[in-house]
Amino acid sequence: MNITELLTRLGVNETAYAKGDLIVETPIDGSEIGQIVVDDAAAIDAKIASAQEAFLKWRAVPAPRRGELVRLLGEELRAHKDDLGRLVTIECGKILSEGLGEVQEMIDICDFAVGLSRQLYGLTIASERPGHHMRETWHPLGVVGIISAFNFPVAVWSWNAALALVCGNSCVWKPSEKTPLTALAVQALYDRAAAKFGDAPEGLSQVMIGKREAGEQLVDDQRVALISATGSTRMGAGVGPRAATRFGRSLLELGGNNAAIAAPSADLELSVRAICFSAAGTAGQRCTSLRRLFVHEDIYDSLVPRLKKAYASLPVGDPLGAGNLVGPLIDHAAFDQMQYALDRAKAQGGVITGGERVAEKGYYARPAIVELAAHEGIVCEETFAPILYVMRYRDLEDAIAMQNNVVQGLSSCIFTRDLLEAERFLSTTGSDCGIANVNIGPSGAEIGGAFGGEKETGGGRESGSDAWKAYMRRQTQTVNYSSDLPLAQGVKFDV
Ligand code: UN1
Repeated sequence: MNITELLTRLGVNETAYAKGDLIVETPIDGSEIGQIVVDDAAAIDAKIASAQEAFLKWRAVPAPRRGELVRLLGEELRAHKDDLGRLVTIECGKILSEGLGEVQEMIDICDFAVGLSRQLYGLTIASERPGHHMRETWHPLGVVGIISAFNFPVAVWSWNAALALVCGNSCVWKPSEKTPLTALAVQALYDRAAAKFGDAPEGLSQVMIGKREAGEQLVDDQRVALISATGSTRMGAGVGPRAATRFGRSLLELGGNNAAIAAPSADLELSVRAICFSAAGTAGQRCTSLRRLFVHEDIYDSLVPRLKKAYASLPVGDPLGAGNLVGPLIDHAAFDQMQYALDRAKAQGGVITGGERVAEKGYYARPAIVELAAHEGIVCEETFAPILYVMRYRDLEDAIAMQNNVVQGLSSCIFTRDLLEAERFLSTTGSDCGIANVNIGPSGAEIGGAFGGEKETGGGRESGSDAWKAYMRRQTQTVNYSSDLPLAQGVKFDV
């Protein structure tokens, strides 16, 4: 893995990562891969100021023309998918197929946003007054601050930026301090797209490198109209109220404690495959990762042994290595958290299979299955690691109640071939999550749907459907095309 060659092909100048203060290590073996130049407070201030200037120009560019910039960005991503996907793998440790999938997700959202650039539709509304027209229009919002996490180091930026740009906004991106190289690479690709576009305002989309204080500066800045933050609930609990004190908007996509219900009629083979991908894939480091599994007592003894067998054969190792399905955890702290959770589960009477470290270098862990009698304690907390808590249930009502009985509300699913059960799960009194699936695991959502969840997950929606509305301001317009002045609600005010 020659990082310099890779970064040079992606267009990143060596000065950005040769002698800076932020040290980046690959989770693959813990070796150093960059010393990134960090932005100080003055540099961040200047970036926000130029983003604000850029916004004032960009908002006046017709939306379909704005879409052209995003189309060109999609082209750059297509051309550099292999290199960027590989860099994602090197920097955050997900297996190459998932690294490439992440770049595909970026390409997909660019395509979506290009189409959207001709569909920023508003409504016409019937006025109660004669000779009046009412309508609703959507206008650009301003500077959008994007805070992203290490586990989807580039896709999350693109969900936000592709929409924000076609909606007429500018963007300032604060990537995770664990994954700044992929952010620099994406910025270089954006710069190429902007050069091809020709007249995109300077500073329209920028990246800022820094730690927590850098993020706080972005959140506190009055010029940033919307903060879109993806990451832990702890981070979101800081960002949301902070932005609110200055009446800034926030869009939060935070933690999940996602569950699956395996019902008596479940297709066992399909369920095992889906559970393995969702719980062990990405080393359990997706916000949509499966963490809790409720198995009906009638199939417990056929499903759980199969699952354990599949787990035992999961290839754990170098994420660039062909055939490996589980890469490393991001760092030492993540491994410690995993061990802490397993200790607590054990103290609760959990029976653990797996969970041990499997390599000398890097924090590779065998995905763990923990069988428990009760839904309580550590099971109700999100641990960002490949731990699957497995519990029995008898009544679907109980399983749904347990599933919903956590503070997070991101994703959920049921494995069943019983239509009534499936519909019950999807009904108003079923899953309380932002995402609910049937016969698929809770992770791996497509970009076409709105992505996000309820309760401590933060309530925000990113990506598809009408998530674009969060990046615009709505205006209700009333036009009087008569020579009379009838007042609403029949009010008389004759002067
Ligand atoms: C995240 O983990 O922050 O649905 C996002 C999925 C991906 C996105 C995950 N499309 O698993």
